[in-house]
Amino acid sequence: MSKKIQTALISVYHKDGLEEILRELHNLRVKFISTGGTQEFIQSLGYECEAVEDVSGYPSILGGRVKTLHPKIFGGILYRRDNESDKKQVKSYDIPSIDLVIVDLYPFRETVASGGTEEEIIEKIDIGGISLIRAAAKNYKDVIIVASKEQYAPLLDLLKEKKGLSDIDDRRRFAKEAFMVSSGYDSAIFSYFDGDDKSSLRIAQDGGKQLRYGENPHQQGLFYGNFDEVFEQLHGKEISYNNLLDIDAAVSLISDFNETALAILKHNNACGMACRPTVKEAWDAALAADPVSAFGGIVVTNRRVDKEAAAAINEIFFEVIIAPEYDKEALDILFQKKNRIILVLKSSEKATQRLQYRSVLNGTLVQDKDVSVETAAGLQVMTTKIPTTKEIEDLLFANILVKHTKSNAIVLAKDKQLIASGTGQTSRVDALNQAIEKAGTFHFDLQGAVMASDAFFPFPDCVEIAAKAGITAVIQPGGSVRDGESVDYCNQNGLSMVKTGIRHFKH
Ligand code: 93A
Repeated sequence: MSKKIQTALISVYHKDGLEEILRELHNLRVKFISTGGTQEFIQSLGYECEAVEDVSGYPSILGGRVKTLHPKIFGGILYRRDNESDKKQVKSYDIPSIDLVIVDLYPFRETVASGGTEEEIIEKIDIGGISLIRAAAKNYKDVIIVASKEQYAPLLDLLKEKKGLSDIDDRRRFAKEAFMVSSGYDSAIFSYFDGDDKSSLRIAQDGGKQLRYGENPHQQGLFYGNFDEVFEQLHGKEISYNNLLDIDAAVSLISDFNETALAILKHNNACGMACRPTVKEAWDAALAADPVSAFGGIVVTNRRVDKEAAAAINEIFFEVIIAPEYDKEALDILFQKKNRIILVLKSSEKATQRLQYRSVLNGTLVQDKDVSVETAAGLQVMTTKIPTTKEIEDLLFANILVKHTKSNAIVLAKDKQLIASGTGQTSRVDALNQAIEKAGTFHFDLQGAVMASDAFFPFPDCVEIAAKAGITAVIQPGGSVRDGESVDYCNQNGLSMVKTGIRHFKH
């Protein structure tokens, strides 16, 4: 319902910026009620303004600590205009109707920031102002609340456009902003009291699960989410912050494979992965890529773990194993180590969110999850040489892996086995060199292997290095202005190259 502003209660710490609002309100014949300093300011501009003291019949006391905290003020804000009993009470106690409240709170944050004394800071905890904000926002059905200077411009727009009228959506919008102001204000007070105590995590715990610690033992950590909805933990110690990061990376990776696959991850990157007819064979091939990194890693597969696979996996120390199912005999083997975390992945759909969040500076970044999985049909051959069917299978395998590897990333693969990857490098050339060196360390022959890159090649240097190492086929997003140079090099040296059109940065 449209409502007209008739009386405004104004109590602002900083008086600047109010002039235009007062002029508009005055032109709309709105009556002003104000606290001491604000009243003086309004009167100095030549407008009439009633003192809060005159409305309440009570002076400001305790050095200003109690100014507006009075039933005649709060009653005037909070009474329900459509409630007969409220209306009767308001009338019998001679409570004025207040339909616009403008507040600019005591500058608590600024006083802390400027190094005020404890006493000065405590005095800047606004009580009456914050109560006015909460009361007016609660009664948004009848009252407009302007809780900070940021809301002056929207109020002015409203006054000019609607001539003092407002509808319920307008008022609810102002109320929402008001609760943002009040919650931020209280958070600042909490942080000040919290100091170095860092009990903020304890407070945040409602709904969050306290982890033993964060990424490192001197950091606290919490998990917000429903782990049990996704996994059943059959065995092992409590899940840690870093376990959760690895489990997330592992489930994201394995979910992109349909055929029997197994991956070993360390620090969120795959250090071993293969697709094979059985889990045991996939384990053997995955482990071969880097048995050194596999130590203490996490294992994930998309098929039932049988006794044979469990016996092989049991040979190595690892933290977590994730699978959709386990044979009884497999569990008997895997249960041998007390701390080993054994998880049943109940639902990969529930394991991921469509949106991804990351704290950055004083805010949060949000993006859609990268769910793109390229297929043979979507590949575009860039070279005169066309990759063989087997190479295409390896290229798609490597392309999924590179998507799940920290940028800049290069993945080398052959026979649906990860041979080596270069992860999280500041240059693509470094990533490739790292992968080639690693392949050598674990005695792989790169002849006939394929290369996947998470982003395009800015120069032809990567294909040159790859060709010299024996790579015969390359997959990349394409789109570099110098794509032609890489393609020319491939054509001259008998390599095939396909582009996907999809970049897979992962930072
Ligand atoms: O000390 S208070 O918490 N007690 C109150 O009852 C009260 N009512 C409004 N501070 C109170 N205010 C605050 O006074 C307002 O939030 C505003 O910041 C300030 C305006 O005072 P003046 O109009 O006297 O400059």
